[in-house]
Amino acid sequence: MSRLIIISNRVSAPKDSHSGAQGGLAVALAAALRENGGIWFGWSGEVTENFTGDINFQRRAGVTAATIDLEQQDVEEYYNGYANRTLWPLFHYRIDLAEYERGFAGGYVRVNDRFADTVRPLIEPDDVVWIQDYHMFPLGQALRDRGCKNRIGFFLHIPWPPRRLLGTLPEASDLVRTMFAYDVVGFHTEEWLESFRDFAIKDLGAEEGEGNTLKLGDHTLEAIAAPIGIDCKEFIEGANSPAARLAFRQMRDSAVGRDMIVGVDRLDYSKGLEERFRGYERFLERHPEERKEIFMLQIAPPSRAGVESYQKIRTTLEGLAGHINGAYADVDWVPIRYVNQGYPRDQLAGIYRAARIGLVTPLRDGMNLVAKEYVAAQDPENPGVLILSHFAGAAAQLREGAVLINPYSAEEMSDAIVQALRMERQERIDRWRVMMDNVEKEDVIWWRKRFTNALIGKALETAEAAE
Ligand code: ADQ
Repeated sequence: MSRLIIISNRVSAPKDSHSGAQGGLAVALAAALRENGGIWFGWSGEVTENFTGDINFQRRAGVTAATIDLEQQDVEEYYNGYANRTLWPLFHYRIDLAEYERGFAGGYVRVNDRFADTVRPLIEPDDVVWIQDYHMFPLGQALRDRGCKNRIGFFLHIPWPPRRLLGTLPEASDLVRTMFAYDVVGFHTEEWLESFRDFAIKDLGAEEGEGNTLKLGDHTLEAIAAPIGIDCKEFIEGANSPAARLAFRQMRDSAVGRDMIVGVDRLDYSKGLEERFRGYERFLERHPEERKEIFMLQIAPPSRAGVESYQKIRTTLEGLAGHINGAYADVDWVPIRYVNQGYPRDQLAGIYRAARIGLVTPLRDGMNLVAKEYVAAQDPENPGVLILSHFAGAAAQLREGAVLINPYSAEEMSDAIVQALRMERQERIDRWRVMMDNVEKEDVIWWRKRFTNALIGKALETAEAAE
């Protein structure tokens, strides 16, 4: 295959191939770059007084990272603004939180033009370009405007909103029109793909072509559903590492015989943490006999502290955790342990394994990798139960094995906790097995190949047969 140029807002090229702290996505993309050669381009995360377009090249673990600095105004309008205060809430169906400001929209286009100007000279005629996520919808078009004729693909890591919701965005039609600059556009689920198709056809007049193609004017794109997975093999290795075993023992010891319910999420309103706490509270209220038999560990490192809605959710959750603990705790038991920090992945794996229940209850989530990590970390002989929201992308793949709930319903959450606590070992094993089969088969390498094979116009089977 030709060289790969990956472009994403932040570049997370690994420090070394087995660092415990990096996510599966970084590992998968870095592996693709190592196989094919190429560059990972994006924002450095640094702010400079005046934009220069100077590129900082770094070679790490066989991957070339190329980054640029942005101006403060860029960060405010493009990153904190349009990406995180407009698109993120809207694409997670929260138009009540979405802010539609022309300044944000202008900054977003300006920064995408800056990315295009800087990365364009790095792209050679045979390269394949793969752009990641909602920070960069218009980048493909910006590259086409600069004469780039390469194959360009785009993958969206978050949900795609239903047509009527997307229609509230003043720039909706322009945004979707620019996506026709791509050869391939990927979503996690058929549901998001359908919503995209619906808007393109009904609002822009696009026509359906053969296969998964859509045609608008002279442009044809292929739209595919490609659910992302975790690096399952690596995660299982991590789950069996000394750090994971130690974390497992420490959790078990500190649980003193009680069952643990675990939640691990970035602190974000899309993750349904408030509703989760309320569902757990309902369980405590309805089932006094179970109270001291269990506790919940919620790990939630803060994110996007520069955005007001994220400061609010932090305050709300602190209040709620305090309220529940105040109402139910005893001298020898607290119902919620609420922790605001990140942990190395190996340690997380040990924590997942020690948990009898994994609670993954987003109100809306593109995929949710924590659900898959929880499954992969379990003891096959005595696995825990995954309680999963209908509204996580992962529900499309894990629905047979998980206990599915509507996260808005405190009663469903409470009933699901009871069901999970009372579930016999054999049922837990059976449910886990079907989920694990999927997590193993459709892992992050499968995802990456599915997308890149569509992008370079080759069937997945061909690539697999060649291995
Ligand atoms: P995220 O919103 O970040 O990703 P998710 O898919 O759940 O959500 O991934 C979170 C990752 O962060 C997991 O790998 C998890 O282990 C890690 N993590 C969370 N809390 C942690 C902690 N305290 N310490 C260490 N690690 C922690 C976006 C979209 C998702 C989509 C992914 C991938 O919002 O819907 O699944 O991209 O496409």
